[in-house]
Amino acid sequence: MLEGFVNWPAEFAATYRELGYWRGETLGAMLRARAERTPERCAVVDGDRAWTYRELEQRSARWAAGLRQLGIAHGQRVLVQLPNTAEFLSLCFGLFRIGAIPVLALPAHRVTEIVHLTDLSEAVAYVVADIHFGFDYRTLARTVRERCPSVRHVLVAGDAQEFTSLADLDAHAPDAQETEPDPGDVALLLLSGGTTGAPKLIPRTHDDYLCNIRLSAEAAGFHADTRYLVSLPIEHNFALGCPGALGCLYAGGTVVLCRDPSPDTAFALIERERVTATALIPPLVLLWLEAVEWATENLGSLELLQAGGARLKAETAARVRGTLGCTLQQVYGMAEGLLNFTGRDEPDSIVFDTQGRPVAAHDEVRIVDAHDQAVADGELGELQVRGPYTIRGYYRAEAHNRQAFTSDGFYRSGDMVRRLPGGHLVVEGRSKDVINRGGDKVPVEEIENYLLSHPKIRDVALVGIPDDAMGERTCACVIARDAAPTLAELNTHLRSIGVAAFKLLDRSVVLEDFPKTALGKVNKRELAARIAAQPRG
Ligand code: OOB
Repeated sequence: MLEGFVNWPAEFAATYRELGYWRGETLGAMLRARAERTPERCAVVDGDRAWTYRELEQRSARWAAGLRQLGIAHGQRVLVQLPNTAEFLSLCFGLFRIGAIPVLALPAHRVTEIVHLTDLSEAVAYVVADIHFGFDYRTLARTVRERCPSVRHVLVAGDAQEFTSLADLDAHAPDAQETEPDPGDVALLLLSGGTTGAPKLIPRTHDDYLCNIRLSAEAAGFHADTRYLVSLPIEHNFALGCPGALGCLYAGGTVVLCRDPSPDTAFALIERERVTATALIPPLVLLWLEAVEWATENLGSLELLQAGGARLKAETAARVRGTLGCTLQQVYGMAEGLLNFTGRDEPDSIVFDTQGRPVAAHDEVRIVDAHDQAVADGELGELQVRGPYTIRGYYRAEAHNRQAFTSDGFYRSGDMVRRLPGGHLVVEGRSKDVINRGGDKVPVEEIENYLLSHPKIRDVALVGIPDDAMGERTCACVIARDAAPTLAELNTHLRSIGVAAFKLLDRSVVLEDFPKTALGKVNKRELAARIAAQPRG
């Protein structure tokens, strides 16, 4: 058992097995079974490359052997930061086979996040692309190697320079005496979008993540003819397993990889590869709806568009069928587990105005007030959940877990929701300090701490300002020491610390003082309302 992993209590585990949520299968075995059933079908398309199920399976077997040759063993962590490429899949399945654990970072992450995740997980290897969107990840890798003593190997997709080439893994003959991990073992560590403070890691087991994938694939109606376009970063739970790339493989379909979700790139792939389904965050839904007006590509193959990560406006939702010609499915999910989907056949009033309902009959959702007491149906409260694919604790975060989970094992999501009589949920806001910038989660405390280290800042409060396209944008409210810092200066400061670009500030204002609550804390709600009412300038 991985140290720092909080397992489900034995009686819950037994129930989930008995009810068929956990089926005792590993992710590696899942792929093997598909490859045996339909070896010649196309599993993955990446640019001009297409791999059949047999090829993906065999490649991941060779890579597993190559990883083992490097000394990477069962239970060890490997930090993976790759763009949407076929290598991501052969690498992850290679790791799954030997029971090593991918830690999934986003391509947008920079030195601060990567060093933190590497140290937290004590990753023995770091896997990057050479250059992606103009950024040279080998430079980042040099810093990580210098600062993180646990990292023994850097593997690079493309021009490896002084590092090991990922392609070298392919030279190995599959291991005859491969030992399967246990289905109850941690299969992967996902990044949390929703916690306060430093980013947390979310341990997902083979049993629980396959349950996540299977229930999502059923809810999305995936089948062997599904052609799923990975538009969002594949490391994100939504694009990976809800149902995402893994759900598409689970269903025996074809995964089409897209380097970036711009309409230019994505529409061409939809036409060329006859894509049937994809998933987007709300700002991208808006962008696609606009771009379709002048697009020349034929998007007629697209049947399903999933939208999630942040609240989709009902007006936007209502435009999807008429403009893109496909069914909309709202997905309200979290890397910690719980997934809610609107049904493909549900009436417009549900699909436009709700964020769906839980995919498992045994997702125990309760909506509570500030004293953890259940509110009446229809009332607003915080969503708490426990269930067959919702974690019982973050990885190596004992102190934080005491606050983030109730004593009876429910995860405190921090989301403020209402439950309608039919069980559908409407997400109304958040009780914790995270700004949801169109699906990208900005941890407020973390950014405030970086800003406080700027010499011109005496005090700072980061608030989310409502925004039509993004849902919210960030604004730093600053009390200056003397000369007021400009927005550009603050962002230069954040960049020099090395944070992901989506955490940079959209706006800053300089104030004399902050409004306070009765308890003397900064009244962020009041602050945000004041700033939203001010014209920019
Ligand atoms: C997804 O996962 P995370 O872990 O990046 O973020 C989870 C948080 C939720 O707690 C909620 O605050 C927000 O993102 N959220 C939504 C939403 N979907 C997620 N808020 C309103 N409406 C929605 N539809 O974001 C994620 C994971 C799996 C599938 C889809 C999204």
